[in-house]
Amino acid sequence: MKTLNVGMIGYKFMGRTHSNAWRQVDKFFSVPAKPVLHTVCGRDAAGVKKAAKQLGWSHVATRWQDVVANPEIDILDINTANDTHAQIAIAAARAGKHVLCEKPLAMNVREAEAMLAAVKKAGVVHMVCHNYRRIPAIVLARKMIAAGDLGKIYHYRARYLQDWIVDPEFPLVWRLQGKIAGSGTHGDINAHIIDLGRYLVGEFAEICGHLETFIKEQPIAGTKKKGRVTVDDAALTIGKFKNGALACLEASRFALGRKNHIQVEVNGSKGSLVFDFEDMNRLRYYNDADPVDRKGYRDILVTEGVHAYASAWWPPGHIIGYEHTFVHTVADFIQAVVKGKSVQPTFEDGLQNQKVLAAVEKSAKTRRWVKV
Ligand code: SOE
Repeated sequence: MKTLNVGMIGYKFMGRTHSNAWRQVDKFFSVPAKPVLHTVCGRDAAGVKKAAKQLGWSHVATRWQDVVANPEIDILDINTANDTHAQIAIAAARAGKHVLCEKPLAMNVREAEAMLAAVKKAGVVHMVCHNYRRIPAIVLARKMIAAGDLGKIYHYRARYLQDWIVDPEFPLVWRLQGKIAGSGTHGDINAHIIDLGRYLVGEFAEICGHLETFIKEQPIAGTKKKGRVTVDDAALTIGKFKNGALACLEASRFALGRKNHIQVEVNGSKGSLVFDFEDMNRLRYYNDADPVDRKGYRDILVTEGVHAYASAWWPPGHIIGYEHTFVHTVADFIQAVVKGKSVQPTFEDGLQNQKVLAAVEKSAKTRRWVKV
């Protein structure tokens, strides 16, 4: 069987989810090539060595440039802080590597455009890791919406809530620093529900947004000092899609009790769909054509062999979780690399997402509606 050597930059939380996916994928999916966990890279030599051992990588590197320059590497998987995505992805594309990049694709629209231009010029396969697209229930929702089961779409309502920085003593990590993260909650988790909106309903036409920073200073780790939080803690967006549907998005890292709470609801002229990540194997469907005495939301357990990705795993009803979304992502990526095809969400999608993020930022600053 053909093999593909993977180089991965960044080995912390996202790097662990990706490592697990690269390791599992050919055991469950009949992919046309077997990924080899060739090199993992991180700046901390001891940390990356330990991670390589735990996660199953054969080689370690402390400079991403060395991984990009290694002719043995076929795929570059980027899991670093946002301010390095562009330089790594562009260098990787120039070196002929296929690129999988964590979201948000870039720090801003300009960087995302440069990244897209580089991968297109090099003719490599490019993909942004919006893993929630690859939940079978979300794939089913898209299929039903595209088939017209919901009729004309009126509303896309989504919230993505976490609570991990509510504590005023939480350290000023990179995700709270604008220079490294670009934005806060906005690019980190609002980007996911923007992506789901584009995937399920279509392109955004115009936006009105508000960004809020509740705690302006957080402690600098290892010191007694505090540093300024230069990103948003919460992002509220209303918007209109090109097809006339309305969007209402709420993203916050200040919602106590909400750990990784993602809810999506779509209402159309013929019915509605509801998805809740904490019950991610299920899609709730309201069909207005049901007899009046039976009307109500029905639960679809999205684990049948006919559902996306499901036949690769367990028998119906034996549920899957968060980590599987990354396995699905890399399974589709490998197919695309071997067939030389494109795979969504591409860097084009990443750029479009970045334009929506930028429109929200502009709207929040100018207190006006902004066209995307
Ligand atoms: C942190 O907020 C984070 O890890 C995000 O960066 C991921 O994209 C999300 O899936 C979980 O939360």
